[in-house]
Formats: sequence, C-alpha cells, structure tokens
Amino acid sequence: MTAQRTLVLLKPDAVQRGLRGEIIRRLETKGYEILALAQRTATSEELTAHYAEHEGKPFYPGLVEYMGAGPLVAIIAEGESVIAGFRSLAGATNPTEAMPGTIRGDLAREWDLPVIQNLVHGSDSEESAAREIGIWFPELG
Ligand code: IDP
Ligand code: MG
Repeated sequence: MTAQRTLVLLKPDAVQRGLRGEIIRRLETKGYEILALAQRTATSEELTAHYAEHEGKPFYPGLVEYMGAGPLVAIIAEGESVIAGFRSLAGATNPTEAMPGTIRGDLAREWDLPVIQNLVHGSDSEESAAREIGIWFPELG
C-alpha cells in the first residue's frame, strides 16, 4: 500500500454542535496526518460539484441546503488506506444504523428531516478523493 489522501468534511451540524475538536481528535489519534484544514461556508458551486452523483435524488435539495446552512470544515487527511480508514471511523450513513464507537454512531442521531444529518463526509474512493480535493482545495489538487 502507498499513502493515500482523503477529503473529509466536518458538516455544518458538526460545527454548530461544537464537535470539531472531538471529530479531529478521532482522526488524529487514529494516526492520520492533517495536511490542510479550512473553515468556510460552502458556495453552491462547491456543493453541486461535490454532490453531483446525488443530483436528482429526493434528498438532494435538502442535502444542498443542509451543507450550505453554515460554516463547514474541509480537511485533507493522509495515511495508509486513509480512505477506507476514515469511512470506518465515520460509520454508516444513517446514524441510527452506525455502530457505537463510530463518529456517526456515537455523536449523531436521526431527526424528522428530509436529509440525514450525520456530521462528516469522507471520500469513498481514490478517484473521489482526487476530485473532491480539487473542489475544496483547488490550490492543492
Ligand atoms: P456517505 O456520506 O455515507 O458517503 P452518500 O450516499 O454519499 O453517503 O450520501 C451523501 C449524504 O447525503 C449523506 O451523508 C447524507 O447526509 C445524505 N443522504 C444519503 N442518503 C440519504 C437518504 O436516503 N435520505 C436522506 N439523506 C441521505
Ligand atoms: Mg458519499
């Protein structure tokens, strides 16, 4: 294996709930390196590019609204197999199904909303990671 990079987002609910430190602690104590970190409110261009694969799905309008509702934190993390490793730390998409011990399993829950709020995003493949790093950190992509 060679070192990989992944794009992590601390979604607006993570920032709003004051969970940045707790989530970054899990990433760092797992042993991954943080290469870049930036907080800002996403533009609609960034969000439509980032979530292009979900365009047309019933939850898509709610997803873009949720992700643009406040500041988020974009992170590039690096390490052996970090793409799968961070997704393992994050847990299942639905926080009710996410295992205890995971970020979503421990820190998130379901609400009566059209979109699942689940605190974090992590790239799902090397192709996605390269594409997403280019969206959020164009100067580093
Ligand atoms: P992932 O974040 O675990 O990779 P994706 O399937 O890529 O999950 O979906 C992107 C985001 O869209 C999820 O993190 C969640 O916020 C939201 N989402 C995904 N599936 C649903 C759904 O069935 N209903 C509502 N929201 C969803
Ligand atoms: Mg995904």
